[in-house]
This record gives sequence, C-alpha cells and structure tokens, in this order.
Amino acid sequence: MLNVEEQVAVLALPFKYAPFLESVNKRGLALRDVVCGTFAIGWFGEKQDKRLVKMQCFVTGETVNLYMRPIEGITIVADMEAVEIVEYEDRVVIPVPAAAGTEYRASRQLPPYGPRGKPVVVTQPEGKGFTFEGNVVRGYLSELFVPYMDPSEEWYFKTYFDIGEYGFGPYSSSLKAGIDCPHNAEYMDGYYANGAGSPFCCVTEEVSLVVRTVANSGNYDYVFDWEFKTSGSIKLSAGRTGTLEVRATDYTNAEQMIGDQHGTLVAPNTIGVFHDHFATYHLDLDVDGPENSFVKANLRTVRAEGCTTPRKSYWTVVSETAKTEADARIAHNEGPRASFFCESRRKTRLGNAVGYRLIRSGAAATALMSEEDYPQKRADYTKKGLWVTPYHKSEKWPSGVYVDMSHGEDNLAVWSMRNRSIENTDIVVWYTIGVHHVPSQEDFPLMPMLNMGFELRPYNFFEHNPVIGTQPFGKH
Ligand SMILES: [Cu+2]
Repeated sequence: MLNVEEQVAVLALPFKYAPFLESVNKRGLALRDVVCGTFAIGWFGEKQDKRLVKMQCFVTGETVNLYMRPIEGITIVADMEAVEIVEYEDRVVIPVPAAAGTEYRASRQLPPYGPRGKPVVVTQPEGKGFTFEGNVVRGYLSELFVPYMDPSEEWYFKTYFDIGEYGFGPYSSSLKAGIDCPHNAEYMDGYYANGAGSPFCCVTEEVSLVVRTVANSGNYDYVFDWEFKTSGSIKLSAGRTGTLEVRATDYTNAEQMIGDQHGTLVAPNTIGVFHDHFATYHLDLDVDGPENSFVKANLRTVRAEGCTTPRKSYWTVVSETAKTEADARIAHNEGPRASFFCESRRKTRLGNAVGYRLIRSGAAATALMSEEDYPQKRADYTKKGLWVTPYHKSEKWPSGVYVDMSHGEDNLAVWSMRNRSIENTDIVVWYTIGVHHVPSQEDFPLMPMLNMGFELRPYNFFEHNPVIGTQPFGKH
C-alpha cells in the first residue's frame, strides 16, 4: 500500500526537477498553478526490485477542479524508497483544458441559475429510535477495482485498486451535519494508523436506519450506505460522485473523433475515459449462528406434459446446496435464478430452512478485459460476481495483502482454487457490484450521484412479515 506520508514526499520532487520545470514552461503554464498526484504503477509483466510510483500533474489556477485540467503527455516515475525521480519523458504536448465551466462550488455559480429547491426538515420530536449495541453483521467493502480503458503510454497503467493500493481509511471524509447526513444523524469517530481521528461514520433514521461512510479516492467520492430496514432487509449501496478522471485532447467537437475511442468528449479538449468500478464486499453472514450453507435457487422451465389444463409450461425452483467453493463461483449473467441464500440448519416452525438471501441489482457488470491482460490477472476474481469461501482469518482483502505492484498470486481466485468444503461451516460471501462507466456530458464538471448496490433480505428467517404488529409512527 502507498501511505500518505511517502506519497507527499515524492510529490515535492517534480518541482525541483529541471526537465519538469522545462515542460511546464514549454506549455506556458505557471508553476504555482501546478499540482501533482501519485498513481500506482500496477504490474505489466516486468521484473520489479523497486517500489515505484507514477505521477501526473494538473493545473488549478482559476478553478479548484484540478482533475478537469490534466497536463497530458508526460511520464514521471519516482522511486518511493530513494525519494527520487528515476524516469522522465515528455512525449507530446496537448492543450490543457480551459478552466471555464469547471467550477462546481455553489457559491461560485453565475446566473442564470437553475430552479431553487424548497427546504426539507427531518425531525424526531421524541428523540432517536436507536441505540448502539455492538455489531449486527460482519461485513465490509474489501476492494474497489477501477481499471481505465485507455492503452496509451500515459494511461495504460491506470487500473486502480482503491482499497489495496491506497486504502479508504486515510481518505475518509469528516461528515458534516445537514450536508453529508441529515440533521438527526449521530456520528462515530474513526481511527487510523498515522492519521488523526475524525467523525467518519454517521447513523441516521429515515424510516430505516442508515450507516454511512464517505471516502475520497482521488477524483472520486464514494458514499457507502448500509441501510437496515424494519423488515430485516439490509440494503448496501456504493454511490459515486466527484469528478471524472479525464484526459486532455486536441478535440473540441465529438464529430472530429473517428475510429477507436477510449472515452467521451465531455467538454472542449476533455475526454472522460471509459472505465469500470468493481466494488467487492466481504460478507461474513452468520445466519442464526456461524454454521451456514450457500444455496442456489435455480429456476427451471418445465413443460406441462400430461396436464389436463391447456397450460404448456411453468417454472419451478430447483435448489442446489454448494458443497465446495467451485459450486459457488457465479457469474452475474448466469441464470435464471430466483436468488442465492445462506441458510442455517435451523428450521422455521413451518419447516423451511432459516436463511438470508442476496438480491442482485442492475449493477452486474463483469470484467471485459482479456484474461491475459495484466490488470485483469491482478483482479481475476472480477470475472465472477460472487464467490463463497470458508472463513479464514487471513482472507480479508480479495486482491491480496500487498496489492501495490502485485502479480495476482495472492487473491480470492487463487485461494478459492483449493476448492474447500463450504457446507455447514462459517462461510464468507464475496459479492462484487460492477458498473462499466461510459461518461456523458452530465458527468462534467461534477458527476451527479450514481448508486449501485444490492440487498440482503430475510428468507424464511422470520415466521411472518416482521413489520406487521409494529406501531405506526406517533401511535402509543
Ligand atoms: Cu466512473
């Protein structure tokens, strides 16, 4: 992992490096307006004996939206141990996109303004309806793989493992009442090595209970919600907002762009590059105790032969309990299937196995890079949407422990090759929600929030609908 301190140390290097100063000068930019960022270099088959990182620089000047103003065409490689630039190339000069139109702060917008929203007030006249009492579910977001689809010199390596390479903890945002969470929310502090604690998690009631954290991953802001409903359902969502990662270009109109493209023209001289978001959740669900099994509820069409009615067909559920890991590696496009669920050996009074099911949402993209491509090897678990492993305390992060410059030798797909038994044991479900992001002009200069998620829902867990019998609001 790249820690904050070592990234800060190498980020000072370009400003003392003569060839870079010359590149800035050549482009007619003011050095005081230039800021740089560090980018994990990945692994592309080469032998590595140094901890290297690449840098890309941006121009601020009249805007705070520096991500919309990349300085293109320059490759800077730094050695993080030696804290020195070890490779530098200024390959091509491409215009830096203009600052005009990139401002997103409400206070800096100019007329004509859009319609004004009416105030919304959330009140709980009788106080909060919850108390904190230990853990409910052991689950967390374990990796976020974001590969970009531009194979050019300055972009090919941009295949981020946001959690394994950078971590989300150090980049968690302090949450502000009324902006990040409603006014009735309660906050919890987070603590990280090498970082000061700050409110990083809020809990709020909006009929259901929502636990929210926000992380800034470079240009992206991610909003992670766990919504606990009174029905026993848990909705997990990963919202994305912030700014696109854009590439500067000579193009000023989409009609000039012909041939194989790697993005959408979202502003003059600005291409929003195609990419994916694969968010992998580690879900250690203990449904009525740790010993669970994973069941696939497959739907099968049956021809209604020999029936006395005119119907020709119907579908039915053919359940299949996964015995080993291989039985539970599931691609998102496999089906048709009613659901997957984890069940315990305990039964309801009616004799159904007690369980929780996982309901997929529309965010079911799977990796489209070829299997021999290096970023894909490092994240080959993204070829499947769901994996089940027996719980093992060292298997926490699906892309491995040492993700920066990893070769894909220690990851979920590798562990799962042992094909261990997963029946009636403490199992972990690894579920990946995926989106292929084809940017559009609405994503500029700041993207509206896009949510992707899934739901964990009781499946014969209760004897009947648990909401029946709860008192309506305000009734005593
Ligand atoms: Cu995106």
